[in-house]
Amino acid sequence: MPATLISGVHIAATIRDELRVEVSRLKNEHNLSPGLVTILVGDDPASQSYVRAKNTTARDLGLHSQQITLSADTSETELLQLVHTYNLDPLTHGILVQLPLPSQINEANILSAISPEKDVDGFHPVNVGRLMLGEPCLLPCTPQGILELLQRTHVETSGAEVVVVGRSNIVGKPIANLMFQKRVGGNATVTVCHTRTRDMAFHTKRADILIVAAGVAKMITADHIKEGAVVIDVGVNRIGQTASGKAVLAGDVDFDDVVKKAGAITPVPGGVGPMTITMLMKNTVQAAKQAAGLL
Ligand code: L34
Repeated sequence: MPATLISGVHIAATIRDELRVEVSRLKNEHNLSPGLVTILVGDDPASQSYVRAKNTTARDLGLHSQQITLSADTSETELLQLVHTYNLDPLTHGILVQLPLPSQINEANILSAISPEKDVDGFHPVNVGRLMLGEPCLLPCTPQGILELLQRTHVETSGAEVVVVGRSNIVGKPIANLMFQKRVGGNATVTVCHTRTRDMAFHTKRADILIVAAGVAKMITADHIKEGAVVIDVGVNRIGQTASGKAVLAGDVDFDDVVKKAGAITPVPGGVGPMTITMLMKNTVQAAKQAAGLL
């Protein structure tokens, strides 16, 4: 029997409906409009499309949303100055600087400059530390989206063997940490694989839940998984173009092969990606409520 499809599009739509209600309640009862500023440096087409989607979604939910686009030769000082301006702006509750940044800008310096209260990406060292300690904080969007996908499809994580492929700051490290913590949606036994892992399939075949965030198109095949496993594909790889110039996307999982053996699987596109964007909205609402003393 082929795997159940875990639709990020549908689950994200449900969460956005919940958020829309919350946003209108905040407006009516507290005259509070959550405000998001996204900053894009340069003209990478993939980043442009993600940031555009973030702004469109924010407006659709009734948030205040502003997109700032800077040229690729922007200096670190200029970007720091801009971040500082929005740190001080009371109408801005969330600041997002889209990654990757051009090479003349030190990413860590920028992420550390964003006020932790406005760090809706959850990338500031204070939020990373709080996450690791299991303290309340703004959670990074992609890992939070994965937790929501698992929870809302009723996947049992407690005691489960979870294997994460990839060790990035954005996905691998935080999702591994969240999944072994003593918390709802956690309590799993977690293995992290990476480029130096000796025998990848040995580990991935043991997974009840396999989370792949390696950035290598179609690297996980049916031979890598256990029958019935839940497979979460975080990869968004551009593997070509259609005749009309549209990007052709592939996940890190060879979907057509793995779908025959998995118990449940997220597609690409339409899986984790829409969840990432929706969790940014959730974080912006949370940051606004925190700033207004409502949490
Ligand atoms: N600061 N930088 C910061 N925060 C983030 O959370 C991100 N990320 C990653 C890259 N840089 C970032 C994103 O927003 C990746 N990412 C992201 C977000 C959304 C989607 C993909 C990556 C997405 O919506 N993907 C669609 C397909 C979109 C398309 O056609 O290109 C999907 O259905 O998977």
